[in-house]
Amino acid sequence: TRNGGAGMEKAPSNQEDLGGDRGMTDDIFDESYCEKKGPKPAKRYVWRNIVLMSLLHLGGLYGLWLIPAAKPVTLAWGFLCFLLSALGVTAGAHRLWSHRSYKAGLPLRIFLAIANSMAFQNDIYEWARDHRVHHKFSETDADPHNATRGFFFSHVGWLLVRKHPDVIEKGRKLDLADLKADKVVMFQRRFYKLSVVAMCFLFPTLVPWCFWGESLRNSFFLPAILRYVVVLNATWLVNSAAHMFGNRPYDQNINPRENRFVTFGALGEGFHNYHHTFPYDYSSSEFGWHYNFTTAFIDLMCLLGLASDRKKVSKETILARKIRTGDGSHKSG
Ligand code: ST9
Ligand code: ZN
Ligand code: ZN
Repeated sequence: TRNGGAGMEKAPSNQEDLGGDRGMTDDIFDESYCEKKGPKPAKRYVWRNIVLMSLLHLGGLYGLWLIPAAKPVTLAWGFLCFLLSALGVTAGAHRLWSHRSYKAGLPLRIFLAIANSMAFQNDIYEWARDHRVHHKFSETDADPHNATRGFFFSHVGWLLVRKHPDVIEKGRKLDLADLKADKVVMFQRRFYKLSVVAMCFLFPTLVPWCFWGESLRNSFFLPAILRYVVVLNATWLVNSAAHMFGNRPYDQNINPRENRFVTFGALGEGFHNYHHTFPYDYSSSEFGWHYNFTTAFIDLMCLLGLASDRKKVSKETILARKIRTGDGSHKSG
């Protein structure tokens, strides 16, 4: 089967247990879904998005061009903004809210929601809903960024056309009660536009301009625009490159792969064969802090008492799974 017979694993404690423990299981691949037969619905372009995305990327290129003219401290600030907004996606929208792979107290959730608005990748609720449907119906019509439709579609193309109706139909059946019950998530959703203007554009621009006299042009095009474009593309590479290039040590029957290059840019989110095999693992990898800034961040938060209940798959379960469904690449290191 496509999922490498995940059913066999249910008895010895793996998916069901951890899933139930998280209060949701809607990120586990659903083998029973079949794509509808017949011709696919025609692509409907969303020209507003096409124009805005193109302008944004032109702005990013202009930002690249401005780098030599910027103060070093502005570049350092841009990097810090990159880390913050990336954590809002990796530790926040992804590992906490989409997969419930650990628990976070109110202060950390507020921090992650603010950082998430800085990343401007749709609000947490919408992001987590689309992401659960991506795991549950991976590489089918009901997957928002179905990688079988090619590199460009899974990278950014999916944000430039109307969704396949199955994405919406299947998405409406997901259990999102945990998200609806989270006041931080609902608050961010309610004030999303305002929070994006403030956190993704104003805050990164105003700090260099006010505090060390950077030009307004450099302040806007580097820490705001270029940084935003880099975070977007680093994220999208998980959907495109990490669904196409790399080894499959855990499950060779699925598309997602281990991609070191993506892992590096995405703060530890490129161990994607592992992640689709064990989506509830808070580390999204079996190698701890190795190439995984997000895991180090979550561990630090636990140390400080701001987070708890990290879900981790045991070494034995991982090894058994590698032997049963992996491509054998783990043997060569
Ligand atoms: C962005 C998101 O970039 C990136 C996400 C990447 C995910 C990556 C995952 C990889 C793993 C994690 C790695 C992290 C690494 C991070 C590294 C960092 C360094 N279920 O949406 P509409 C409903 S965003 C249920 O308009 P259209 C919806 O509620 C970038 N329902 O669909 C609505 O219902 P109602 C910035 C759903 O018209 C109705 O359907 N943002 C679902 O087809 C219509 O919804 C943009 O560019 C669902 N799944 O339009 C904007 N989906 O009317 C992007 C929808 O009742 N979005 N519904 O409220 C859009 O403009 C539009 O969504 C669209 C589709 C044009 C794409
Ligand atoms: Zn994926
Ligand atoms: Zn995921």
